[in-house]
Amino acid sequence: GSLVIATHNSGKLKEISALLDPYGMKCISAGSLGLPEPPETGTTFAENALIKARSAAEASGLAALADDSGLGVDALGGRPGVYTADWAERQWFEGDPGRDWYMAMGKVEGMLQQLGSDTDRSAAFHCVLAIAWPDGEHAIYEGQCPGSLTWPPRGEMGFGYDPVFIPNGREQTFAEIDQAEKHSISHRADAFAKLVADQFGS
Ligand code: ITT
Repeated sequence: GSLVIATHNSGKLKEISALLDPYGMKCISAGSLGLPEPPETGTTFAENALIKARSAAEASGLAALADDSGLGVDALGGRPGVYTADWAERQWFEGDPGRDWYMAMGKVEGMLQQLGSDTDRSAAFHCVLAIAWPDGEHAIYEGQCPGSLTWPPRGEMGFGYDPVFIPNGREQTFAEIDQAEKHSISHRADAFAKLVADQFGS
């Protein structure tokens, strides 16, 4: 069958398409259908994922898959969490020559540095996948990837906060490791494994 991928984030679209590739689904991006971006008014990843999936299913008349994800930093009480994308827009290191990198993750790092150099840097990426069908049915799958934050950013692959996140048990950031390997251990891979077991019966 075909599945609308209800994201306007090209990094996510690329990962979700790669993860779905073995299952013979035809992926249609929300962007290519010109679907609107609904306001993410939920207070949890699951609420926001469902808002996005339902909106795309209603507008397209097709099954739709949405991803709501973010970073929870232990020393910040789990923030930025559902506000991870909002925090990424802050320009904490304005005026720094490396600001293209720093713009994406400077606020989290700035807050950690204010807490002092011995602050616990553990964090986890979270991903909630929601599938909605035009008849109103839906399913939700949650995934996590524990790790820690590093500074300065390292690596060119992936997207978003990947250059500052080291998954547990590795030394490289998500932006330095082979992307096939990221797809075997990431928060998105964890949620996806549950989706596949439930939807594709393997
Ligand atoms: P859509 O809502 O259109 O899907 P978005 O970018 O607004 O796109 P979210 O609201 O779910 O998506 O925000 C997710 C944030 O978490 C965003 O800042 C991402 O950069 C970051 N993020 C999520 N998964 C990530 C990953 O695998 N690697 C790095 N950063 C990630």
